[in-house]
Amino acid sequence: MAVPPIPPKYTWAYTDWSRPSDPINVIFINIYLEEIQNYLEIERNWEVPGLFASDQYIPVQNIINSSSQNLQLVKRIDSFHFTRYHARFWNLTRYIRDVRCIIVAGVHLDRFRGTGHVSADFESIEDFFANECRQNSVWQVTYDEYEIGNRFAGYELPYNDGRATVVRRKRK
Ligand SMILES: [Ca+2]
Repeated sequence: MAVPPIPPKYTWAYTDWSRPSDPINVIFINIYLEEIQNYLEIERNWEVPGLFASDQYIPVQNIINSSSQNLQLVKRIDSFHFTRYHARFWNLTRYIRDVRCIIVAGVHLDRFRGTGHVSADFESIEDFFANECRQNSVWQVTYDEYEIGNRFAGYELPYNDGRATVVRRKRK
């Protein structure tokens, strides 16, 4: 199955939509959010971050409506939360026709700077995350498969090649 049309390109910290925050860089097709969470928590040591993570938003249907993420997961690199892998997931299934389930994710490296975390790396963390997913024997992972068109945000962000990794269920 092809990737459904027009997934959102970025996530936003504020719903004035003035400045995108992180690129959407992973797309799950026909894999449910609960399955993603269970796998990453149980098999790959990811966890729900609790208080140490902020909400972000994507526009849905039109620019007026927005949705905060349905799930956040982090994988700690140090014992605290200063440096970590961070993924925010949105379930878009009810907004996109003709697909059973689509989840989009923005994954990045967080570094703690002063008052909060900033996204410090995208492309290599997308590859790291793709590799985490590739360890799941029933998922098929294609690096940088889908040209989502978010390479240039209009201001400086860490490097991102504009192509999202796609994760599907393997055919039996
Ligand atoms: Ca990419």
